[in-house]
Amino acid sequence: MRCVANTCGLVATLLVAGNALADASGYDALVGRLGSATPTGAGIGVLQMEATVTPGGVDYSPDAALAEFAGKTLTRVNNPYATSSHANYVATWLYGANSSMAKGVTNVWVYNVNNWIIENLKINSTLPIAQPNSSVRVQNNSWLGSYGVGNEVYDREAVRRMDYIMYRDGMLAVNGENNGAGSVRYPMMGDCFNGLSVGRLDLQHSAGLTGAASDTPGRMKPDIIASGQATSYSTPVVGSAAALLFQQAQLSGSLTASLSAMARAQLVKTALLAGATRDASWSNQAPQSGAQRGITAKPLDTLRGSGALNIDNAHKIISLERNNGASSATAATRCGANGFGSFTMSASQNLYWRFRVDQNTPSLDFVVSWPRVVTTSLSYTLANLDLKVYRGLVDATTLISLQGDAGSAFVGSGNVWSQSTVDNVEIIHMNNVVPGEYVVELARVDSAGGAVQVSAGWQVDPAGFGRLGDFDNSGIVDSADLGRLLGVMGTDDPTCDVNLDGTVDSADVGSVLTNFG
Ligand SMILES: [Ca+2]
Ligand SMILES: [Ca+2]
Ligand SMILES: [Ca+2]
Repeated sequence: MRCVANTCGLVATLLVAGNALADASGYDALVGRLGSATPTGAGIGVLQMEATVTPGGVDYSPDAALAEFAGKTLTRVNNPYATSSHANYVATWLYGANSSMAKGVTNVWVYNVNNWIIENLKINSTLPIAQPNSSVRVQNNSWLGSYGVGNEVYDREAVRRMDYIMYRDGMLAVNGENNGAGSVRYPMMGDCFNGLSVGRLDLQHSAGLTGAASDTPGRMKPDIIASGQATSYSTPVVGSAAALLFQQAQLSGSLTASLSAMARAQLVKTALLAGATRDASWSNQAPQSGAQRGITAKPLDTLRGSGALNIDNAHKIISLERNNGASSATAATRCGANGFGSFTMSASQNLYWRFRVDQNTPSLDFVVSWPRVVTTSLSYTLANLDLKVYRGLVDATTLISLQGDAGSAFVGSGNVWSQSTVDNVEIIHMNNVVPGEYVVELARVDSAGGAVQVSAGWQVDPAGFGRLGDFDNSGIVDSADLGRLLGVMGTDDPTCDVNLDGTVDSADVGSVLTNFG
């Protein structure tokens, strides 16, 4: 048996143009917000796995003499080696001094992937060997591979071993999908549970469900899309964003400093998923009318996964607020626009978060993901968690279901319940949310024993956080707002029910007068 590994890039056609790719990923916004304090991936070790461009050849390495790689230590693990332009382009986006978001990465180990599979991943042999350095946090897989029809057992084993390594070492693998809309998917390494499968902004990539021969068939791929003229180059853009987030997550004093390396790696993944841009074309297929309105068993968009990489959003999620949820809705504290949770959950456990928005809110998104756990005997366990949102009244002592047509009074479109039975990600994406309180319920619904690591991330459009009682969003609470409230006195109009008791009444008038002027 032999794995056939190929590059997933069009070697000759890529044009390198400054920071153009990074800009499409929210990087300008991040630099605009943080300036010279923007993380660069400094201190983060990176692995670059390359298929040789010449079949059976040794041309797998970036050219260390290029200006993009000045000051960097490139360790070519496999000898002999020769350079390839594919490796140059991947490296440029992954850690290049001028073109990458992770320009501060200095320690890189480059492998011929055919050697790595045998000598490091150890297919059909002992457990995978240790990383070359404890700083390693990102592995870039801009290659496609399979052992072929009849040898699916080895494909499954390779993917299990990759997930095992991520969990063991607290690192994240980014894995390229195939190029071309409707093209065949490869199991290696895009079928991973614990890493990120990457497609392209132009949607010219393989997409669909993990195959019948894979572990847990029917999971949606890709996980995320990013800029790049081939998946080989979209993948390192996501890898560079991960390196940047790892540096942020490892900063002493940060909200993430106390997490284990494994929990941090899974949180970095979740932050990239949660922070992704879900524009008007994004959908996770929840019906928009009828009894099933807002309910989906398919958490991702069929082509876009969680959405388009946005490093600014992802950075906000892991740096602004930590909230691990509460055991009841009433005990939950209210969250701000961006934040994360990183915690463990036992079988049948529920956790709750609350969001109070004062204005019509363009989007309110909440994402969870969790790893599969591969044992040293290479068997695995996978938990099943579901996400659901309610509207909360009277300090969340009353929860109103948002599923079905009744939800249209509060949520313009999107989904309010994400309940895949196979994926290890769930996404709530609500558009045009009416003012009031929303309660997110995370339920672990499998009956297996043992606690599982879970991470959550959220982004609420900041337009939702205005001034209580400013119904017309003018920036001030004045007679126009009072007039509007008096016009709906005695009704259940949710937009003027300031104290969230289900009725517009004198108590709400009092709340408005408190904020008057
Ligand atoms: Ca689920
Ligand atoms: Ca007003
Ligand atoms: Ca009221």
